[in-house]
Parts: sequence; structure tokens; C-alpha cells
Amino acid sequence: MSDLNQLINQARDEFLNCSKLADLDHIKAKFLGKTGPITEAMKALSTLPVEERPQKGAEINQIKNQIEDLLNARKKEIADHELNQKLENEKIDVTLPSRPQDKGSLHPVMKTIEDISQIFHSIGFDVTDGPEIEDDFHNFTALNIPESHPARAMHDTFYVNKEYVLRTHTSPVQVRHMEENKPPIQIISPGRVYRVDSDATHSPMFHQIEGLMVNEEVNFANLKGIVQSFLQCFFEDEKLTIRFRPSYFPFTEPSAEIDMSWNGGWLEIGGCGMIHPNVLKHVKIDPSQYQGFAFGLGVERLTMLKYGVNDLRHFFNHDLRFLEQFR
Ligand code: 2NL
Repeated sequence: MSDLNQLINQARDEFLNCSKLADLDHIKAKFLGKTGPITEAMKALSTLPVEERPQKGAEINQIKNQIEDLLNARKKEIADHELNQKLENEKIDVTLPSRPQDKGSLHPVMKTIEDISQIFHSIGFDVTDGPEIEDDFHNFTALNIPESHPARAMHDTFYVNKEYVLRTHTSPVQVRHMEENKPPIQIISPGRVYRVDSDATHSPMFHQIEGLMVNEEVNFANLKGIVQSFLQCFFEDEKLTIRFRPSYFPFTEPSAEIDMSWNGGWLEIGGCGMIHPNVLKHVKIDPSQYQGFAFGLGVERLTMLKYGVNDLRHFFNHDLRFLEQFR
């Protein structure tokens, strides 16, 4: 019996010396397995006198239970230790700074559109938009450009089919606005426009901002004042002046090119005029009661001037080294 009691101490030592769950099972087999001392002792019971067997059996069982308790306690110890180790190794320091994320930014052309919209909004103009695929009426006819008119060829139009085109200017947006609203009207319409044209200084898709004001008394002087104030604001230059040069557009009469002062000289930056009576008639506004002005500006050109960009193609190359400079 004292031999078996020795077993408890021996098992305790071996369990303590073991630090891997898998190895514990081998040690367990050694003590409690089929050929282990406990099993042997159980078998040997049959050699004892019958009256001694219950007492002896109970003792063996008690020792067996004690060894099992020791095993389970050690098992739990090792499992806890392994878990703690794992938690320690996989610890995440949430106070560390995060990896930097590249932020996107507005394309310079969109930035210009937003800036211009903000300026005109601040003086009471609404910002409107409309379809980029337009019908013949809104892109041409309503703007006093009849079927046979050379201006249609002049515009180098992308035709979708016989009736629909990619808009060649944002004027049709304003035509639609006039159809649906009564004067007083003060709007600008920025957006993409399309012309069959592609070289170093022309892109088949570019951006335009047109402005329009219709009321009972709107005149050429109002037009000049508003365009000049706008440009002073946009270029942040109170001394900037503009001049009008006589020109021709089918949709305005009189018409003018807009030049602005730049580095001691003049630079053409758009066109304008008083809305042609035929255009007002097409949108059912009585030209004997209302007049209006309109102007058109190229957004890429304004952006190039403001930021000193020397090549139009930078805007369409999607080169991050260029675009990141406008962050
Ligand atoms: C230019 C010239 C211009 C207009 C656009 C316009 C719109 C309506 C009626 C009358 Cl709905 N006119 N727009 C007028 C004059 C010139 O643009 O050189 N743009 C870049």
C-alpha cells in the first residue's frame, strides 16, 4: 500500500515537470493506463482473501482519484498558462498611431466650379444642371441656331443620333430653366460639354460655366459689373478690370468677347451678350417685357490662369503627382 501511496507523490512530480498538454496524456497513461500500477493493483485484488477486497479496492480507488485530481489541476494550470501566453503574444496596443490613409481631394476643375458657384450663390444666383445628352431643340434651335445655320457645323457636334447630341455648351440647361421658371431669373450652370476637337489645347470633353440673368430691367452695364466683380473675387484681385470686344453669337445681341487685365496686357476669357429676343420667344418669355444677359466661361482656362497650369492635358491625365498639389 505504501508503494501505491508513493505513486501519488511520483505522479505529482511528473505532472509538475511537464509543461505541455499533449505530454500530460502520456504521463496519465503511465499511471492510470491499462498496464499501469493502478490497473495492476486492481487486478491483483482477486488474489486477496474475499473479506479484504472491499477495503483494499476502496483504497486503490481513492489513490486513483487523487492522481486524477492532480492531473486535472495540472491540466488547468497548463491551459491557463498557454492562454495567457497567447493573449500576451497577440496583444494589440490600441494607443499606437494608425497607418496614414491617403485622402482624396477635389479635382482642380471641380474646385474651380465649386469656388465659382459659391461666389455667384453669394450674390443670389442659383446653380442649375441638366442632361449631357440633349435634343436638337434645347442645344440649338431654342438658342436661335436654326437647322441650316453654320454655327451647327462650327460647334463640331458629337451626334448620338439624328435628334440627340452631346451638349456643346451648358446653354440648354438655362433654356430648360427658362421654360420652367418665370423671371426674375438668376442662374449659373456649370458642367461638362463636348465638341469634336482634340489637340494640345482642346479636349473633346471640357467644362463650361454659363450665367444668365433675366428681369424687367437688366442691361449690358449690369452684365459688365457682375462679370468684373466675379473675376475680381475669383482671382482675389480688386484691381482686375475687364473690357468687352464686339463679337457675334447667334443667341445674344449685342454680343461681346470678355477680356481681362493680366500681366499688363489683355487676355480673352469668355463671351457674353444680351439674350437674343428669339431665344426668349422660344422659352415663352415676352422680349418686350423682359431682357436678360448671358455669359459663358471656360472652366479649364480659368483654372489654368489661377494656378499657373501650363498644359490643358494635365487635367485629363489623372496623374496623382499633379492632382495632389491641389489638396
Ligand atoms: C463663350 C461664349 C456664351 C452664352 C454663352 C447664352 C445662354 C442662353 C442664352 C443666351 Cl440660354 N446666351 N449663353 C451667351 C454668350 C456667350 O459663351 O465663349 N463661352 C466659353
